[in-house]
Amino acid sequence: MALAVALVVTLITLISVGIFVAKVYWFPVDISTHGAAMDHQFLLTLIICGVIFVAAQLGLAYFVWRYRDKGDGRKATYSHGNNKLEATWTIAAAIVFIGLNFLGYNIWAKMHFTGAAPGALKIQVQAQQFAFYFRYPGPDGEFGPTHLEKVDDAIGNFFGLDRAHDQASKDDIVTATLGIPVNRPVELILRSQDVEHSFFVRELRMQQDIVPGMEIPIHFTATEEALKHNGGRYEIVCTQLCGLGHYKMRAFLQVMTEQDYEKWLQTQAAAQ
Ligand SMILES: [Cu+2]
Repeated sequence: MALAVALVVTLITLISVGIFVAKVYWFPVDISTHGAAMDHQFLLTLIICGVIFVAAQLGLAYFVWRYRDKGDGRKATYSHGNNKLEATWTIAAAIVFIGLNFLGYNIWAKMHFTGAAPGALKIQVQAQQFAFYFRYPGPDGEFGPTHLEKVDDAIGNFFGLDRAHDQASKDDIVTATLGIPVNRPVELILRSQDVEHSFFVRELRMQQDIVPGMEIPIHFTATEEALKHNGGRYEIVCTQLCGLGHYKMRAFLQVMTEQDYEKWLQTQAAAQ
């Protein structure tokens, strides 16, 4: 019996490792300039935890077998703990996890504490139950003011713009797809019309909660890699349970060449 348990534990361990090594459930393609550092950090964490996992599981299997009941009538002995050992592995675990945290913090801080590059393309993202809308400032480079009482989904005024009176709003472009040019820094300004949502694009390695009452900036640059897959089209999903329609709350990110982007933006502008 002990041997069977030891074998099952070993088997589960080897299969688990195999799934990771063979990359059965692995990341989608990375299309952002910051993605490589993030994937590297993830891999480092995975390898360190993986080695500990394998050592612990194989140790468990070994002890199950080694200290099995051999039927020779020997009494079991019990340990009442060993303070030195306890302290050792608690400190070791603390060093590993705090160390990983510091390394990861660097990458996170680069994205969140450092502002977008000057001249980054600014786009507002509005999340609402259950859709995303995007606003481009137009040729004047300025977002017109929003008026809560003018918000009307029925006529497509998701942001509450007053194009008749606000000069800066006249050329604003509101879209249902997030179109961006490749290789150009993009700054998104996230806002919510109602409850908490989240902006998540797996391929950008980017996820940020959107909180009502706040304007949260995030920034990234899509790389050439983005154009090679799926026609440059990637899913944007909401990852905060935001209501009954949460499951279908999504939009698409369309990465284009600079030329295609300009054309696309003109088409969008004409449709306002
Ligand atoms: Cu949502």
